[in-house]
Amino acid sequence: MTNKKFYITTPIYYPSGNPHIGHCYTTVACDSIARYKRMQGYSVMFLTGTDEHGQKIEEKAKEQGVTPQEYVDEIVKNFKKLWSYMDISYDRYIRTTDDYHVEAIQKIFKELYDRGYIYKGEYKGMYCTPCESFWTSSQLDENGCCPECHREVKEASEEAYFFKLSPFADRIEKLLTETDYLQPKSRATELVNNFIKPGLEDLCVSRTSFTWGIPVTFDPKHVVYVWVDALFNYCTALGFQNDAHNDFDEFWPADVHMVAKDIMRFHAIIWPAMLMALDLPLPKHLAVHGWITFNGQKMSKSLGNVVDPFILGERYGSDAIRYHILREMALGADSSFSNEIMINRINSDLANGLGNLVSRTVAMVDKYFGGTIPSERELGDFDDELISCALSLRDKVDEFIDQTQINNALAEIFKVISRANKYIDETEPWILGKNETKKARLASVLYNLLEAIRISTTLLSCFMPKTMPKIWKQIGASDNDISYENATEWGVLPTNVKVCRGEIIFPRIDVEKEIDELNKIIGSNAKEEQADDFTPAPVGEQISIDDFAKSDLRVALVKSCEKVKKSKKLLCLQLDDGMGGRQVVSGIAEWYKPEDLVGKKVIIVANLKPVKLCGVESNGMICAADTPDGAASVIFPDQSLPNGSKIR
Ligand code: ME8
Repeated sequence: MTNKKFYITTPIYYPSGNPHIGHCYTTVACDSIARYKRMQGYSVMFLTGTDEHGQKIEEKAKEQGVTPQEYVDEIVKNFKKLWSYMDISYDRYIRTTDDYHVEAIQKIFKELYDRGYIYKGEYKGMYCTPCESFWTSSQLDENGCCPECHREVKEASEEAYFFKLSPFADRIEKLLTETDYLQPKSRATELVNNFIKPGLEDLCVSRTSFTWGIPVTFDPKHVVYVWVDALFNYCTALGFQNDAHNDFDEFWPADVHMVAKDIMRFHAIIWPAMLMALDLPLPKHLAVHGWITFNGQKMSKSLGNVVDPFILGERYGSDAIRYHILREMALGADSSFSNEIMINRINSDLANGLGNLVSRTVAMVDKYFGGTIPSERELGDFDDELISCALSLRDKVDEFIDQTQINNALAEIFKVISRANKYIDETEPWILGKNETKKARLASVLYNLLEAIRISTTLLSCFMPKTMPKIWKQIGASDNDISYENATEWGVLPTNVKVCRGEIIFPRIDVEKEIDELNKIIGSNAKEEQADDFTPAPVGEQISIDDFAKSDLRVALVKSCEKVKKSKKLLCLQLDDGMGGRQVVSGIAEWYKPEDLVGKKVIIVANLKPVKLCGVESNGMICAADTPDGAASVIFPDQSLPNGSKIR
């Protein structure tokens, strides 16, 4: 038994809808790293789970006429089903409704209170009576009204518990600037400038406006703020403050927390502060990745732009989906999902690259040697280059895995696969095969190819666990041949290795036909959804088509964009509206950086009366949707629409 430990976690997902490709990315990425570490001989703890409390869940359950527990139980089944389908090898699954977690959170909250880091105070904010919600001034809409229903809000206060963040500001700033806790580093600077430098405000950590949460034991009308409940999952799942598990001393602190950029602030500021308050060691690394986007927007259930991993998996296999999302996402950047890019990648890398290498090699061993390579060998040109390329692969992959740069690790593996395909073209085995005196050389060439396949697929198996064993069977590799140690050895397959021709591992896909098929599936799903729900919900005062026609909605291109000075909320955009251009000020600075918008088409209300916002003239409004978490999501129309196109 090894004494090397490795603890990796995904966020615990919010089961307010079924999981999608976005959730798959973090889970598949952590799974691949966990598998790699196990292969390296580490004793691994890989944790995932669901974050099941909060007002949204309470509301969703009410809408469906079930209890919150019944609601989450159903969705959690779908998460677990997807993880099994995607071959996610988690060691533990935590649900924040698990009894042990609930009790542990109650103890932790009390401990923070006893230590003086949690205190009772008053939550002051802008209150919307119809929505029964508090908003901070930065969350209000452009007119200073409720961002949900756009009605007036009034100042109000309610009793609440707060967590003191300021005592930890200096230590957190050092953590972010002087250590490599957060990767990529550029994000750390962003957090320090936006949140730490302006001064950390104490965090409100209890709620009284709903009940679906963990009650505060010493003041039960309060429930614990869902982020305190959620973040401590990383510790309670190991047995911290509970007896259900017993691995805390062994695995804490975590080696890697992986999350997307939207929840980085919680993991880089609030989480370390709470751990510091309890004198617990901090996790070693926080790897922050971008979003999988669809048509320029974050893919999420609430935006209705979700790509169903089950549908894709059934068509191309779960390994192809795993490969595609891992290969596309570069740490730190967003990755735009498109069926076309995915199918082209499957064709180029998996069908033409890897699949072709395996089938050509195995077919030639069959054709020229009846399936078994003879032991007589002759070395030749290009061998050294192929061998050194394959033998140096493992070190490169190790390094990229340690930096959570999975796309680069995969790129290295595929360089070896390309090198091996090139070796076939260089050595021309079909010519060697015609000449009896070249049989020893041919045997060497084919053996070298099998070895290059063995090494690259050994490392690849952590990313594509389902398919690699099929390849090992075809190249005649036994379980003993496949190991991390053997990935830096040449000549591991037996000299007289026997291959076994099998199915095509990754069949080539007809791109056009397939895109048509997918569009049909997406279309019929959309129709089914409509058919299920043909009675529109009442949405406020009804207007006639003539009333609507008074609004002049147009497509416009964002030519440039900058923050409005003295405002945290406003961006000033210069637009090409096809009508000579205009300037619009929009209250979306909290959710978009200027560079996120430049070059994008947006929809504007073109005939609004001009107003001045923070002293800057605005000639119109950018259309955006409210997301359930109170953010604004700009509507991006098709980029090919001409500027000035009218929306009807
Ligand atoms: O935030 N692209 O849960 P959540 C890439 N419960 N990753 C995505 C994604 C996308 N389009 N959409 C989701 C929560 N993710 C909290 C977390 S942890 C103590 C509590 C992934 O269900 C990504 O990893 O909204 C993101 O961080 C996570 O899902 C958040 O999922």
